[in-house]
Amino acid sequence: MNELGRLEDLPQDYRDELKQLNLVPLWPSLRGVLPPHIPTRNTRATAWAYKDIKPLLLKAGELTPIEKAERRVLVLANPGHGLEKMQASAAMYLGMQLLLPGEWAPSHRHTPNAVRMIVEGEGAYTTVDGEKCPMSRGDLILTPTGLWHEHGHDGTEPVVWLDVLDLPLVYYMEASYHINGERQTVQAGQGDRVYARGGLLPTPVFERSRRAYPMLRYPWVEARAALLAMATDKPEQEAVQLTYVNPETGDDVENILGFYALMLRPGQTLRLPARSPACVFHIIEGAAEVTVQEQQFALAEADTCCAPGYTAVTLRNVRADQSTFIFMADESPLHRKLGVYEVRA
Ligand code: 1HN
Repeated sequence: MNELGRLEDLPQDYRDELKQLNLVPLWPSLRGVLPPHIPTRNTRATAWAYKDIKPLLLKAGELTPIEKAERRVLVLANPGHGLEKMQASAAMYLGMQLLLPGEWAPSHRHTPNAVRMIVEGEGAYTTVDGEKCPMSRGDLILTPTGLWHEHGHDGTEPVVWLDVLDLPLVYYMEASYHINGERQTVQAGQGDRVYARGGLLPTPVFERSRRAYPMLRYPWVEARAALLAMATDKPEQEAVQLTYVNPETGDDVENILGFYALMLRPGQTLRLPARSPACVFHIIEGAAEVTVQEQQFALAEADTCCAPGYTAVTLRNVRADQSTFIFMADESPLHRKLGVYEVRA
């Protein structure tokens, strides 16, 4: 490849004059912003063990009252981006949030989209756009852009969930802000009942709800049952994977990040091809060995890891006699919309 001129090759007075006028020569930086064949990725394969996070989260519960935190979260930050950036990848933010019995996280709405994957505990709920969504382990609850949301807890044990947001991207776009609100009035009705079965939509289907996000809560009992049914029905199919979709349109549930539930059969090894989006894996049930290039992570229940884009990932169910269930998040909807989505053989 042709060697391009360096900044140092230019006379100092010329460089000074450019700088003075807010001008920059492209050629010394061209290979940096446009590297050959594969992008430069700051995202590093990183794993976070729940056994490490939980005691520190409970300690945060003692150290910082909810009124002083609004959201009591420990962020799963990728060291490749710098911890202070609070990024798991270019577009993904991950955080573990604790809500203690009786606590209240007040209503707000914001431009970044969020989802919550419930990790542990019963009795908490989140109210999104007037719908009260009970939280149980493995449930996926959406709080899409602009919708009011607040969290409460009527139970007796700490509740922990994993927040996944597209905050890094929305912040980078200089489009991230929030508005605080009043406590919401809960409306009757529940999307996960209205859209309770695949292939059946409320009639008349032509007059769709006109809500951009008709279903806000995706119960784990349903996703788990769907994975098991699919594994039985399609024994020859390698990847037992479901995408969380909008039940009225079939599109990804949110605009920027994609969310999936995956089942590894007993002892199964699943090779995922290198794809352009970065990816997050979180164990809902079971245990898996995740290999990302030369790195290998042994993930137990409630553990989380991330992999950079353009990188093949191998998932192995370490249990020989039971299935392992994994929640995945990635940047596919974003990459597809922007036309940069790629799968590499
Ligand atoms: C947020 O609103 C929540 O509502 C959680 O629980 C994590 C991280 C960054 C920005 C907003 C929540 C968040 C967040």
